Amino acid sequence: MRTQVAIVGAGPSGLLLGQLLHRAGIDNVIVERQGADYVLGRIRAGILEQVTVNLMDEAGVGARLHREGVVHHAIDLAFDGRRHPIDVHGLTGGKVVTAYGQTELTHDLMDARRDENLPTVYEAQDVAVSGFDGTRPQVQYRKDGQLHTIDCDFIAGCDGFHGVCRASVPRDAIREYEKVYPFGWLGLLADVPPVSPHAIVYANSERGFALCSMRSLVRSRYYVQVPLADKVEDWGDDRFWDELRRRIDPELAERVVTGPSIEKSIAPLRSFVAEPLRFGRLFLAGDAGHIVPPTGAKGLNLAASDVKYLSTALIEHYRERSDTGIDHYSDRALRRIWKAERFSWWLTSLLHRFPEQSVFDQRIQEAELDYVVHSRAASTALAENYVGLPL
Ligand code: RFL
Ligand code: PHB
Repeated sequence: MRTQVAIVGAGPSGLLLGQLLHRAGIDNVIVERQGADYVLGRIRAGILEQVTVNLMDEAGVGARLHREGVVHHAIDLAFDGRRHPIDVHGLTGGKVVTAYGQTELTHDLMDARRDENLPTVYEAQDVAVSGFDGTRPQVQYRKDGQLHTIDCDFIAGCDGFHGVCRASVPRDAIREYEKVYPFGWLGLLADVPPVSPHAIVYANSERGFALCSMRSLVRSRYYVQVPLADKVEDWGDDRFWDELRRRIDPELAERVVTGPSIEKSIAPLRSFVAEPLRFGRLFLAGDAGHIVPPTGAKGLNLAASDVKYLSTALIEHYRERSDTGIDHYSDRALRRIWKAERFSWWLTSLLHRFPEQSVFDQRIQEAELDYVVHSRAASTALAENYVGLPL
């Protein structure tokens, strides 16, 4: 098989890239290790920046998102027994975020790809990439016992943190930066009305961090900080709901509607960046190149901005025979990535209890929370990062 761009991974990055390239008349094939249902079953991000919403429109798949997504004008920081609203909309000259699940976004992109008969290979085994340092890149995989080869002009590594693309780059050509946090997030999804339908609540309590989010007006997503050693099996639904209510202010806790969980999982928190993001004719995008802790809601949004830079560069290559965009892809993407890394690290540090935290550290955290909610300059800095920095 031959195509212009072979995309490894059918997560949000790969699917969005495929759609944007297709609309610009560029052939692409997606090769995915898992089945489509497995990809759709992963409950992850829920908050979209305007940049991501705009890209979904550009890809021609924004209709349901506009119909069903819930626009948020504010977030609440909860500490000291009360909530402190941050008027994100007012502080950024009218910018907002939209609550719309990653699973829904993935669904919309998969539907569009299927409707347009674009080639996607699911359940591909032993995916391997080669030749990207020369002029003849190839993606190989095994399916139904047969070995298949895709010849292409470029390979887009959209295969997530554990993918094969980054791992295929010679060790001396790549540098990796990493910070691992000493706790995880236990997430619970339930078909109950969200306790705070108009503002995501980020709570710092002496029992640890908690987050009240949503997928729709009838589906809620909540998280509590847990030690890394905890197992999901340790957390029955009742224990989760009790712990959540103890970490938020009493007035809000009163209003939490509980119900059976549809999904419960623990995610470790990590910051990670690989540099560069281009190796000859191979590009890394999304989680394949970087990871943020979920506190800033940036993971999926960074994947979308990488894809915007990369699709623009590839379109420029084919339409204008110019490689300027390709040559600048890594630097442009990394500038935005590092700022989102900084923001996610900062918000994580501000809101969590760290096992090694001293009394002094604790006081500094309290002072910073007080400063953030009472200084217009500090709230504005939080707000402009939360809605997403310009591309
Ligand atoms: P994905 O979504 O990981 O998709 C990568 C795809 O590549 C496939 N793959 C391969 N395919 C072929 N060959 C191989 N060798 C392959 N290896 C892997 C995988 O099966 C998969 O389908 O990366 P992408 O597209 O870059 O999208 C990034 C986002 O998914 C990610 O940034 C966010 O979900 C991060 N994230 C969260 N972000 C938020 O903003 N808010 C959240 O609440 C939030 N929660 C999370 C998260 C990420 C998690 N991970 C990675 C474990 C919770 C979890 C648990
Ligand atoms: C979510 O809804 O899953 C969510 C929202 C905000 C975050 C992280 C996750 O910062």
